[in-house]
Amino acid sequence: MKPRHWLAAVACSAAALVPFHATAQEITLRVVSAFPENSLYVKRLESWIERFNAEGKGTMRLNFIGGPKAIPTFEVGKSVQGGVVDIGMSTGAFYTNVFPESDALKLTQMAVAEQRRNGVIAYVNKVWNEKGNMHYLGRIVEHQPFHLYLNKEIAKPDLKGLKIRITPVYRDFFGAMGATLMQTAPGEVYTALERGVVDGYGWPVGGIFDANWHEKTRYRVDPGFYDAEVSLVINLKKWQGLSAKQREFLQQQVINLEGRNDFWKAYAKEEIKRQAAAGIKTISFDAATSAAYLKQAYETGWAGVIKLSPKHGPQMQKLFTKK
Ligand code: 173
Repeated sequence: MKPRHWLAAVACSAAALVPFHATAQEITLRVVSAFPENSLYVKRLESWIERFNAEGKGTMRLNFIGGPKAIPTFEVGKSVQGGVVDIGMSTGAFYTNVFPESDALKLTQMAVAEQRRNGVIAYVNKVWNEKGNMHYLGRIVEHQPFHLYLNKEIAKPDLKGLKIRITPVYRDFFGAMGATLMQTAPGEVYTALERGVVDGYGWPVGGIFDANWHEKTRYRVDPGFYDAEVSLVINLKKWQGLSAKQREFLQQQVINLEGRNDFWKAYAKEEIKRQAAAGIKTISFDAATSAAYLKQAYETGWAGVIKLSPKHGPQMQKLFTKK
């Protein structure tokens, strides 16, 4: 063999070996959370990652970088979209700056297990792929209705004159009830309450003890509305670059975590008790007013989504609404 040919042959076989080598190797993906590190969401994420890494030896490893101190809450979506990080734990409301449809996940009216069977997740993934450059891995928080928490008493669903902390989740609904809206990340809620900058805030049924908000909260308004969604999303290119085995492993691990979402049902009950024990009073309305409150929540919520996405909004509403 002439030297030139020999070199070419080596180069060829080396190139051919690269993919084998790459797939045989363990890959490390970087994970960030849009929620603060003291939240239960992050604690559950971290224990899931621990098990993931034990079972994933030789296949895949997750490296938890941190919460909003690493990447600010409202930047996590953009970081996943651009591939600055690989996986984000976030909620749609925090990455409407990537694509506005993300916030619609709060409006799903069936469990995620059913969403996998009835085409919701398939549709979501199509939109998340196309508009977010993300693969939607799964929903790790559900069965957690949102509530309005207040420090001033109200007799009816009228928020005129009240300053309420929001995210996009609550914007249309609380706005329709006349509230003055102030958007903050979760990490700024305590200070806003402490300084009296807001008279209340939106948050799911569970979690207000994680950063001591209960100390600054007098009332929870019932009923709850929508369903809090926290999900894992991965940069699409990263996802597509994984081996079939790695993709399957990662997806299955997330589905296993989804399979433990009944935890959130029990947690909701515990948190309601814990709030009562902490002296937080319940504000509730008569049956007709409660029904109208919920109706307004969904009507304003969907109107907001459809306005921002005339293309996907109506189809999402059809798919996400309980028949
Ligand atoms: O209130 C919020 O910050 C918010 O939008 C949210 C969404 C999902 C879970 C918890 C909070």
